[in-house]
Parts: sequence; structure tokens; C-alpha cells
Amino acid sequence: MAPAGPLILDFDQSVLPLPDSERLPLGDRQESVRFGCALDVLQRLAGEIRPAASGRSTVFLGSGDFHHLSHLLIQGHARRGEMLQVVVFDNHPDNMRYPFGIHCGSWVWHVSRLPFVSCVHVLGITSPDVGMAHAWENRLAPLRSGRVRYWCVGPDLNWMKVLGIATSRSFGSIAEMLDAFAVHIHETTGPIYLSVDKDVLSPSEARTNWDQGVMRMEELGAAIRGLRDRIIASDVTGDVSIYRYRSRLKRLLSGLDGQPEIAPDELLKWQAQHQSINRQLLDWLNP
Ligand SMILES: [Mn+2]
Repeated sequence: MAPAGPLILDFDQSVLPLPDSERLPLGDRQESVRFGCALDVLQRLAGEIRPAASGRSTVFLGSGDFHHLSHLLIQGHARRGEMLQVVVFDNHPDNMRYPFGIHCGSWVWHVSRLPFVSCVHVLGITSPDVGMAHAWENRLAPLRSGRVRYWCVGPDLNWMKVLGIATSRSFGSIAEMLDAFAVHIHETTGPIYLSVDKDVLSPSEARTNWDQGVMRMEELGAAIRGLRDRIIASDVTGDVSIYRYRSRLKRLLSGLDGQPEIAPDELLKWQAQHQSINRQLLDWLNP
């Protein structure tokens, strides 16, 4: 049976309509889930979200502030006797320490601990989060074991070599990085879950509410098409919305991360840009 059309998890009204899509209204949970939440808050959402996501090839999460929802979705793809690889396009490692549960910058670590996930590849990182100054904020154990691998463009990863981390690499360009990744992934077999955070794209392609990478749409498209036959499900994040947290802690933490502000009069224009990118991604993912 062909998979159903996309599901939009509608926490923040960022994702404009898409063909054949269904929308799950979750606006009343935005404050508790956005940026980060306790693990049990996420687990309580599972009963609502997993049935709606079941049988759908692509789920839209809204702003990148909701990227930790990928953990909940991936958990729903536990397979008997078959390991899953997770491929993430993101400008950030999303593998940082976070003491308050799970958040959009730490979910990769949680996914790497799922028993049926063999490896999480994060592609397209240009963020200084992976630089020496932030070394100890990264979860190092899965980097050492190779269960989490960074595929960076630009940053100096020499500190990792000193710590014995050999499977994460930095390249001079997106093209070189994608070529090396294609060689690696084709040496493996088995299903892939794909997660796209559009902050991996150059700001000339689309604007997000996080600092952005240098990938062009055509490069992302070629990479997705190269993996397509093995992709069992996918999610997309990085759409734009404006939100002011009621929680002082969340205001503080998101402020520390230096999230750029979005001008309200630009918002609709940016969302429309994302709508056309989302359509393009759906074409590549589900031809
Ligand atoms: Mn992300």
C-alpha cells in the first residue's frame, strides 16, 4: 500500500498547507514542548502522535525548536531483528548535553541510545558547536563509539582526533562531504530514517530561526535521491514562527543560544518560501 500524504504536527502554525496533508492541532502544547521538555512530556504525546504518523512517509514538525519530536517518531520505527540508521541534515550536531530532559539540541544523543539504531549521521554541520571551545558540551561517548558521526563542512575537528574520535570528519565543501558520505553509506545496507532540518540550507535558499549552513537545495535534493530507496520514513523541520516563552528558563536558554529574531512583517514571506521548499522535499522523498 502506498504511504499516505504528509502529516503536519501543528504546534506553531508555521507550516503552510501541503498537498494531501493532514494537520494535527497541538497549539495548546507549544509552551510545554517548544525548545525542550521533560522526557515524560514527550512520552505522553506519543499516544496521540504515533497513531496519526503511522503509515505516513513524511511528518512536518514546524520550527527547528521542535526537532526533538524526531526522537518520538523514530521510536515508533523499532524493528524486529533489523537495525536502523538515522541520517540527519542539520547545521548543528543536536548531540549536546542538556540537563532538563530532551531538547532540539540534544535529541540525537537520545536517538543514538535506542537499541535498534546502529548509527546517527549528522550531515552539513558548520556550527561552532562542534569546535574546541564547545568540545565538552558535546556528548562524547557516542562520538567515540561511532554511533554518532558528524559530517562537517568547515569546522576544525582536530580536538576530536586527540580524544580518539575517528569517525567524525570535516570537509572543505558540501560536495566533498556528500561524496564521502555516499561512499560510506553504500558500504552499509538496511533501512534509513531521514530527518531534515532546513537550517542546513544556506540563508539564500530559505531563512530559519537558527544560524544556518551552506548547503544548496540542489545538493540536498541529490543527496536525498541517492538515499531514497532505503528511506522508510522521514521528517522535516526548520519552518519559521514567532513565539515568546512564558517560561523564564526557556527564555533564558533560547537567548543563550543566540537565536536570531524574525521581523513579523517578514514572517509570511518566509513561510511561503518554506512552503515551496516543503513541496520540493515531498517530491524528492515520495516521487
Ligand atoms: Mn536541528
